[in-house]
Amino acid sequence: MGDLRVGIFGTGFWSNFQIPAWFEVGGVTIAALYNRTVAKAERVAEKFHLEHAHIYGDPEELLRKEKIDFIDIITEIDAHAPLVLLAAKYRLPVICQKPMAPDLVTAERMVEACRTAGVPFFVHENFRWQTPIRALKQALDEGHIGRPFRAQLSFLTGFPVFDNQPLLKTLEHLIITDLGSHQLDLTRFLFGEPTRLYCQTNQVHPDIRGEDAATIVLDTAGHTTVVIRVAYAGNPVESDHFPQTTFFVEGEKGTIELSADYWLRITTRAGTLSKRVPPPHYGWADPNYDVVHASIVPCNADLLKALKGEGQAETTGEDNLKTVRLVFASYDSAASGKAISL
Ligand code: 89Y
Repeated sequence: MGDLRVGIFGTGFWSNFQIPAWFEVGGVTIAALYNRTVAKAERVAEKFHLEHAHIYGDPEELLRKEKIDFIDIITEIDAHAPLVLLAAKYRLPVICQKPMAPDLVTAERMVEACRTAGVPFFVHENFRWQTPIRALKQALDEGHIGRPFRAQLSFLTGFPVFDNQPLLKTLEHLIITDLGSHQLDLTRFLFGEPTRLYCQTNQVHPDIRGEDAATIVLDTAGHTTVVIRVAYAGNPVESDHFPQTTFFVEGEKGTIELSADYWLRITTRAGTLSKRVPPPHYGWADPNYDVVHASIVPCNADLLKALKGEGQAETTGEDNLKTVRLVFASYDSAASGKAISL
């Protein structure tokens, strides 16, 4: 099979990493680019030497004129739904960045539109593809610590997140959609489907619209109690390990810790086994985001496998809808002050 031809929709911050990650995976030709501000798309095309790619300021014009095999949506969140619905209309397989949508009804509509049109729909949810997360999953599956009964996931940072992603400041729902969606997906990936959750949020920055800290407590089908703590509060943290999610998992026979600088420690009565599980570094990645940017490569490879009909992808739209439900159940819990059965 020759290269699949992709239309890139959106050439903002994230496209600077998504595009070279496609080159890393291989088997894909960037055939066309759409961006509302055409000059921005032209700059990205020049940066990545995409001389043969046509550039559009109107997504439908691109779809009418170009012969492409799939669409990769890398826009801000509000543009996700209209573009996914357009993909369904043109019967083109589509990948959409997380978070899928600004609300649950919209996410359900996107999944339903693709299902009805028979169009493969995938969500680019990359945290579960991080090297340290795969190592943690393997350690859990190997059974060193027996059944995990409690896990803490933390992403607490003073990193100036809004400098690179200023649009985040304008979101009504901020940290649980932008970041918590990752930790909720990791909860499902590592500990199974949640059955109940309780959430509290805080707004610390005075100049933003949504919440910038959240605490979510979940119970899973396997009876693991999971505590998620996320913050973009901007507080200085002595050993800031942005953008790593750290873990402390307690099992019936021991504990597993995934801590700063990618240290994985498995402790049982026999002692502690420590190893570093760092991500690969790519020249195109921003070193401040290494572990996240590196994870785009295996995530895209998994999606490409499914696009080529060579297997199932992990993060289909249908699968990610389960994560989106957890995101909005968290907001419902925070608003009502009540735990929610799922
Ligand atoms: O937007 C966030 C994400 O999805 O991964 C890292 C990030 O860019 C900042 O926390």
